[in-house]
Amino acid sequence: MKKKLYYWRKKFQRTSFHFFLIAIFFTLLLSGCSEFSTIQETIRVDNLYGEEVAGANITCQGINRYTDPSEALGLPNAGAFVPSSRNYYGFVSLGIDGSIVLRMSLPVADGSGNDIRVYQSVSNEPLEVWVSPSMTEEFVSLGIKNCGRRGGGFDQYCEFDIQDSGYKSIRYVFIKDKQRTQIPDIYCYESAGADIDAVQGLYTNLADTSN
Ligand SMILES: [Ca+2]
Ligand SMILES: [Ca+2]
Repeated sequence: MKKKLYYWRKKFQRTSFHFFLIAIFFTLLLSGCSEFSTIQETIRVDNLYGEEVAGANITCQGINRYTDPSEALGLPNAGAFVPSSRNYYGFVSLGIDGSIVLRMSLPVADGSGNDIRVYQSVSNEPLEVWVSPSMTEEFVSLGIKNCGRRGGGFDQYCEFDIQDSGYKSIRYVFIKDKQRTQIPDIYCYESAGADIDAVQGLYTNLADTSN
């Protein structure tokens, strides 16, 4: 009887030990999985900008002095050749009702709060931003904003939230000048329309391989 009790106790101890090992195994497995899911999560980045002009309709040609769409690519770099002069560099003026489409260097993911920052120089011209995962899918508006501040310098910007589009992640940003919403009878001048220096994505998702 005593021997039998000893046998069962030993068996129980062995079984408990096996359960213990199995529990450790699954704990490690689950922590590994959560590590993997962390990698898939949206992360904040500071090096995501427009890298290619996918389309442009720059208006006020002949009067507009800042018509090169590629000035909107890369990091913000706009300035004035002589301080307080009107001889600027580093941005494209869209012209009245003008527009531009940029392909971003990585997918821009919907993170916490705003996800897209548009650097708009000189004044606070209104603009509208649309986004899409590709050039063949629908572009959805994120709204119109007076971008920057009147009389401001070259480091000003406005921000938009991708969440408003319903997309989790986008690759293309379409920006249209909306200066007419501020001044209905606006005419062409040398930096007419919104002055786009750079477009930045604040979040990306490493698991998103869309292009
Ligand atoms: Ca967001
Ligand atoms: Ca620029």
